Amino acid sequence: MRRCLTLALLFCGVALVVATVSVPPAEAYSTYSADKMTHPAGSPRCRATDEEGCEEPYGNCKTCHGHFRATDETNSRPMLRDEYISPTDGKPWREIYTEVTETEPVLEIGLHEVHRHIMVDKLSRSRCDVCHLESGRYPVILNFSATDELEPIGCMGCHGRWEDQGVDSGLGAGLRQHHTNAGVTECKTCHLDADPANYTPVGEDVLPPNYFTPDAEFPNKPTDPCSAHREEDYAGGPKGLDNDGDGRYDKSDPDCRPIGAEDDHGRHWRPRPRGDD
Ligand code: HEC
Ligand code: HEC
Ligand code: HEC
Ligand code: HEC
Ligand SMILES: [Ca+2]
Ligand SMILES: [Ca+2]
Ligand SMILES: [Ca+2]
Repeated sequence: MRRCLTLALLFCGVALVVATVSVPPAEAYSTYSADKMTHPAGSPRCRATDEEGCEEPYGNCKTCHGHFRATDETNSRPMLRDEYISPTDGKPWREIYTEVTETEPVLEIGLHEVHRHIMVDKLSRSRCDVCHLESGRYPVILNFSATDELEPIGCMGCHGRWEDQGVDSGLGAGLRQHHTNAGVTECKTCHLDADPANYTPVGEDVLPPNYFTPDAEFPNKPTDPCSAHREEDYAGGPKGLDNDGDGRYDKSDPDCRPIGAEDDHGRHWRPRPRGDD
């Protein structure tokens, strides 16, 4: 009975978080998902062979971006069948790619595969350590990892900038303001630097820590946030990241055009001062 009640509360709590995203959940957001719940044997989320039931992560980034490991309906695990559709452009993440060490092209589907098989590829013994800890594959901490080839700061190696530390802890002000400017209000309930009124992130053109070149270990990682030639674009629509969170991407962001530079139509182009629209 007690167990049933706990489960009911858990599901109710999750539903509540989904329904009212502006109310901060009790957990901190330092990990991709907040925790795992156990589904009983026979649950449609588990495989028929999962006699003990199965565990599924929930909360934090997972609430909106889904299972990081999800592929498509052919996955043997029912919980990993919800294909990732990007909320930025409505496009699925499925790309045909040949790894440096292979000859046959492979179809890579979803956030996990495109990140770990295309951006950081098999050449390196340290590829999994880019995001994971030495102690195991769970949890994944957003700004801490085991790699000794790149900065050991997990996701923030590409989704953050050192220069944005200060007003708040962490490197992810641009990522957070991208959410805020897109109408996701919950980041700013905990992070001061998620609110454009409190802080202006450094420009689109400032390199995230992992974008240095050359890098023999990870030759296919992103190298340029202005992404004029797909240096930051691997999947979904033809854009990379909005690194500073102002809603303008890559070379369409004024930060990526030197003053007086010619634009695509041969006109002289002048960036507006930041934050005037
Ligand atoms: C409440 C839902 C929600 C949560 C929670 C959430 N996101 Fe997002 N995320 C979105 C939406 C919506 C977009 C697309 C916004 C747009 O471009 O219109 C997005 C976009 C992104 C992008 C793309 C940014 C770009 O430059 O295009 C990344 C990366 C991302 N989220 C990572 C995360 C991480 C990491 C977390 C957890 C710390 C997280 N998100 C939590 C809703 C969410
Ligand atoms: C770009 C970052 C990144 C890379 C690189 C990466 N992973 Fe992951 N991995 C994640 C995230 C995020 C999760 C989901 C964690 C969560 O749900 O909270 C995950 C989950 C997992 C899980 C499930 C853990 C659990 O108990 O739920 C396994 C297993 C795993 N990864 C294996 C690997 C292996 C093996 C490699 C290297 C070949 C790798 N990962 C590379 C980000 C990454
Ligand atoms: C090696 C660099 C790198 C690392 C490390 C990395 N990312 Fe990414 N990530 C990218 C790039 C580049 C894109 C955009 C690719 C594109 O649009 O084609 C991206 C896109 C994403 C998106 C999809 C946004 C959308 O448009 O829908 C999410 C979510 C995301 N990353 C989460 C994470 C999380 C969580 C981690 C850490 C576990 C992580 N990333 C680590 C480089 C990285
Ligand atoms: C319930 C409070 C809470 C909410 C809501 C929240 N976070 Fe966090 N977040 C934390 C805490 C606590 C940490 C860990 C402390 C730290 O490293 O700054 C953290 C850490 C992070 C980090 C790693 C630190 C870094 O380097 O920047 C990222 C990235 C992040 N959060 C992004 C987001 C995004 C994006 C959202 C909105 C979708 C969000 N958070 C919403 C509490 C929260
Ligand atoms: Ca893209
Ligand atoms: Ca931008
Ligand atoms: Ca960019």
